[in-house]
Amino acid sequence: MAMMVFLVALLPFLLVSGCSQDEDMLVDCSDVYKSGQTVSGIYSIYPAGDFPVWVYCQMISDGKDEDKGQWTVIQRRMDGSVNFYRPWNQYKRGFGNVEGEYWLGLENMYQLTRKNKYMLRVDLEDFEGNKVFALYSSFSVDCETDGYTLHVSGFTDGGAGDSLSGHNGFKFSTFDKDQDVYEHNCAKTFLGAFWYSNCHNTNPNGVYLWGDDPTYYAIGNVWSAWKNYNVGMKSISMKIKPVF
Ligand SMILES: [Ca+2]
Repeated sequence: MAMMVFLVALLPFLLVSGCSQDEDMLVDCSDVYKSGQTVSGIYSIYPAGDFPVWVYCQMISDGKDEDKGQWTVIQRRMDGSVNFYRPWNQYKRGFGNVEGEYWLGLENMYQLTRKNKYMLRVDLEDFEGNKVFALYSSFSVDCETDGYTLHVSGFTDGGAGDSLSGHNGFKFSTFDKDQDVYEHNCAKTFLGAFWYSNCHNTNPNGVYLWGDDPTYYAIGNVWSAWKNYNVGMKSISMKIKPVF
């Protein structure tokens, strides 16, 4: 009986799984915006065209640049409420709370960026209330068999400086999957998970430090081009949208 219930529950998904993508499918927040939802908040999108994924859509520009909002937030830290020291499977799938801190998941990032060209914006705020950003005209993530390699280029400075271009071309690493080029394990050494090289210029998924702490070097959610390796951000968020 339990098996029957399971099969019946699964049937609708089995029936639609072979279909081609609907023209009206909401792949990301720019599609949600075009559908008439112009208020920032939580929406479901379809990165791979089949299953819905909850995400925070930042629809409105802060006025600092020419953009019109429509950002799909792929990573966000804001209050230290979510533990980001997590294994590969969770970074692959995504975790956290879309109302607050979360990681959208590497597979979703790959699915979003494999077909269309995306730009990336990183917004930073320190504990004094200063806000800056970094803009990248191109952002994509390879598939899992290629290590979810990061491709990021076309930096424009919004006051943050560039701490991400140095990670271009590197695979993603977690404490239980070392794909960095460091002789040890960057994720274990710096208590995060990222496209580490040898090891990092920024550690957005590191420990939430609550600001400046000289005791700890480079383990925090730091962005070294703006502050040094001892200063954790009050908030850091990474968001993408298609290049039109
Ligand atoms: Ca290593």
